[in-house]
Amino acid sequence: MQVYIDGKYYPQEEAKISVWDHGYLYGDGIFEGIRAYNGRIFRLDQHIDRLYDSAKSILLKIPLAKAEMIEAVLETCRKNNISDGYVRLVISRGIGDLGLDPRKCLKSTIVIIADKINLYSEEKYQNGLKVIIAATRKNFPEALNPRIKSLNYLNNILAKIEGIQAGAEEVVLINTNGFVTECSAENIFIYKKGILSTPRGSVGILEGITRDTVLEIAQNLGIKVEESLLTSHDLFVAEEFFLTGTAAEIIPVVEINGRIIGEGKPGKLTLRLLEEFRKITKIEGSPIYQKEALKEKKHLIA
Ligand code: PXG
Repeated sequence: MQVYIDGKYYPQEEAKISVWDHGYLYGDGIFEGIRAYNGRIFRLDQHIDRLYDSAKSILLKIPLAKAEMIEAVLETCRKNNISDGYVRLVISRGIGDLGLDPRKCLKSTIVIIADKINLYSEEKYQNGLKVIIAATRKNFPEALNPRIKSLNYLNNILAKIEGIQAGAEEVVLINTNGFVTECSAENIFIYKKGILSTPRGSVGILEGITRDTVLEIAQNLGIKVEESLLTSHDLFVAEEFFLTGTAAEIIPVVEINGRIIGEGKPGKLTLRLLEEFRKITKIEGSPIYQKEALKEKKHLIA
């Protein structure tokens, strides 16, 4: 595997970052998780826009223009012969000293890893997940805003550990006002009485790109969608319940805190949305290899 670090490619064993990097010392940085399907990168522009918004919010200067970053992602996929895979793009504040002053970090560190991905097992897509509500509350927006995809995932990890200890595959985080936000790495959807609902942005969530896609698909199918204020009760009494994320795609939930959702198996709409999602991911997206193909063509013509 060839890993991109600051414009150069390194074999996996040599892809290393300094222990003085503030991404390591303080979690001072941001990231994106992006997916490639069928030789195309799904919603690459949206991921890059979110990355630059995260950077702007934390006053992190990215030394590449968006177009250059897009090209670096595509080139990393090409170098690794990726047609279907997962891209992890990480930008940290860079190398500094042992104090947290970001001014000591003169240049951010950019890493791009293109690899295969570990999804939930096929069994989970067929039978659904069991989740619990975590005691750990969601970070509130006036502290570290959940809209920033930052390298600080400890709050999510603490919630995830609660899930692991309880034998649940995922955890739902509630905010300090009692409203449902999201899971440790996925957004939440429920379906009840003909309405598909998802927590609205203002409760403090990462506004997922898969979430956006699902809202679009549902609207195109003529399903009523709402971005709402949901409580745990709404989840308990949902007819259908599923999670969305780049890694998870659309994954059904069949049990929450001992309450069985619907008939205890993935709902009809959930499966329909997953089917549509898989269709779209196959054909949409930025082509990884087109540039090579074009070059070759030109070469042949010349
Ligand atoms: N909420 C949070 C907190 C996330 O971290 C999502 C929602 C879904 O967003 P997208 O844009 O992916 O639809 C995420 C996704 C992984 C992984 O490899 C995924 C995420 C973070 C860390 C790991 O499964 N983010």
